[in-house]
Amino acid sequence: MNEELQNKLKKAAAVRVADYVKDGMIVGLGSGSTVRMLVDELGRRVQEEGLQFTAVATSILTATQAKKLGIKVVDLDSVDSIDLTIDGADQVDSNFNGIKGGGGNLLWEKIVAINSKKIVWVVDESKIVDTIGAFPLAVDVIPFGSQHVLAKFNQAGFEPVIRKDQAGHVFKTDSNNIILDLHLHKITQPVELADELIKTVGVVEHGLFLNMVSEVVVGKESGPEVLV
Ligand code: ABF
Repeated sequence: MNEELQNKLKKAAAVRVADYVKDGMIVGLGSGSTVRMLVDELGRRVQEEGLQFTAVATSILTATQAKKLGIKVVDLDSVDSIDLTIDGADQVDSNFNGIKGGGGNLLWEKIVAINSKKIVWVVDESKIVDTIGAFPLAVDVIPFGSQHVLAKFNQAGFEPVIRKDQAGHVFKTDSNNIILDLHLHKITQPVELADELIKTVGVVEHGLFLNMVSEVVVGKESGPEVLV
């Protein structure tokens, strides 16, 4: 799928999922380019239609964008729970198991997600797959001793690569951690893998989001479709 078409599908899905946000809600706003389009649409509704809601952001970038558009953004610790979180994903299978973390924000995304009553993902149709794993699986790791985590993952055959930014420097997350991208190709036992990763000392979180979402809004050429 070419980038222009993909962006068109993302935009249509983002505008559709923006309808889920109603007055008075506390809404978790994810990260990534699709969510950026969602936040633009929500900002438009705040400014033009007087929509009033409170946002909790999963990244500094999303918080900055939302605030600029006049959306009220608060800290996660200042709310008891989140009514709805809308986020993007890198790959999703038919059981709604997903890979997230391509943008590097998986830790905050997962913390916001587990404190949400409902989670909806918004993706274009190229992200829907039979088996997740072709997209590298991001693992958020504490910098201290991270070479040893890297060595363990190498031994396990996970083909880890330390993520770099565009300037070639080691990528740092909003929590100042690093990301190891695992090249697993196919993840046939996601639950077991998630368990192994989270038990590795030095790992803070991983990008496997298993069975957490209730709906996926998919941008398709025929128009956005809601999978439930
Ligand atoms: C976040 O942004 C992620 O967890 C995922 O990695 C990414 C999806 O980005 P995009 O919408 O740009 O494809 O939601």
